[in-house]
Amino acid sequence: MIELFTADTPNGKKISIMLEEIGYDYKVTKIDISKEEQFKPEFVKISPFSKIPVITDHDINESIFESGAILMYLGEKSGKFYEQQDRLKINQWLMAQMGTIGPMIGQHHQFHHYNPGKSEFGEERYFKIAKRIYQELDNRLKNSKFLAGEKYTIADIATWPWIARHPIHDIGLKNYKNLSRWYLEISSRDAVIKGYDLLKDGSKIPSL
Ligand SMILES: N[C@@H](CCC(=O)N[C@@H](CS)C(=O)NCC(=O)O)C(=O)O
Repeated sequence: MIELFTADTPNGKKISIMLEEIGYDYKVTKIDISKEEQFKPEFVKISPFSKIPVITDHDINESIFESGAILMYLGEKSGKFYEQQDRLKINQWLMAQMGTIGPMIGQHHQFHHYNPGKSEFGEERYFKIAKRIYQELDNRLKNSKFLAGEKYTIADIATWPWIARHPIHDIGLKNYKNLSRWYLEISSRDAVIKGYDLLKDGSKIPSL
């Protein structure tokens, strides 16, 4: 059994979606980051940077932190969405999500949505970067069905929850035809619908 320590954020949703996709038995343990539960010593033991998500695989008594590493682990363990022959491509798009897409769009959330008016520089900088990311993803998806090629992989699972926050981005997802096509296709998957509602509070995927 897998225990998922998480909160209802894009990084958290990556893992609940993956666990639903591979059909594993799992239990969600909520970490309330607004109440600073991530700093509790028992959690820091399994998450050295005090961040969600983390999983404990109770079958092997091992914990894994960092969402990209967790997706790779679950992809290898299940033999799904991370095929050996596609890994060169999958790893690049997964690392682009981990190093650029998530951190940059995360800053856009902070400046544009959660703290408007505090820094004109921050708001402009990350708005521009987030828009570039939409465009770059749209370019990629013009020639490729999914991010790493013709198959749905952990690179898509890592990236989709960030685009699912498009209502707060104010960029206009529907103006990006290929990105919208990809977004809607993934949004209609049963596992994505279930994994999106990871706290089982009725959360629904935003439409275009
Ligand atoms: N690179 C990490 C980022 C995880 C991350 O930023 N988690 C946030 C929530 S989305 C968090 O736990 N924040 C609490 C904190 O930093 O105190 C991953 O992908 O797992």
